[in-house]
Amino acid sequence: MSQVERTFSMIKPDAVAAGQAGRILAVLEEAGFRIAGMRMVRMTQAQAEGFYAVHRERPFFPSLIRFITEGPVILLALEREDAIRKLREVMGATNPANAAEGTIRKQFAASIERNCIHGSDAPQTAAVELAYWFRTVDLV
Ligand code: 3AN
Repeated sequence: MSQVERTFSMIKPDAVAAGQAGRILAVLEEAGFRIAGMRMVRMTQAQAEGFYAVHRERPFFPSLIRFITEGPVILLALEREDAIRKLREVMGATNPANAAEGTIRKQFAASIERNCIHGSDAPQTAAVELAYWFRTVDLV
């Protein structure tokens, strides 16, 4: 039996602007995730560059920062058994063209950059990303 764990997720500006946030949250809840924290922010340039620091040297970095700061995002702390792996499964592949039927990205994402949702990819990343956006005392 897997352990209950927390992961970080974010509904990206494309999906928020398109009015898809509620439907994405519904998919997550139906997949068994409990919302332990939720906050809406419009990222500053500095916040975005800090959050995506691992991608700093990638050719798509400037474009990624422009995209993620173009409008508000919804930050999520999500909880369930095996949350990190399960969220990645429900999200689908980074490139929606490769995402499996029924996944969030298959349903809502337009491209590899404008791909509607983020999810931490490993326990260490989840811990860092949750701490970047949430104070532990604010998670319920
Ligand atoms: P994932 O979001 O599936 O974990 P990462 O961590 O490899 O994917 O990439 C982080 C974000 O950077 C993606 N969500 C996407 O918005 C953007 N990205 C990744 N690869 C590319 C690419 N080849 N071209 C443009 N944007 C990309």
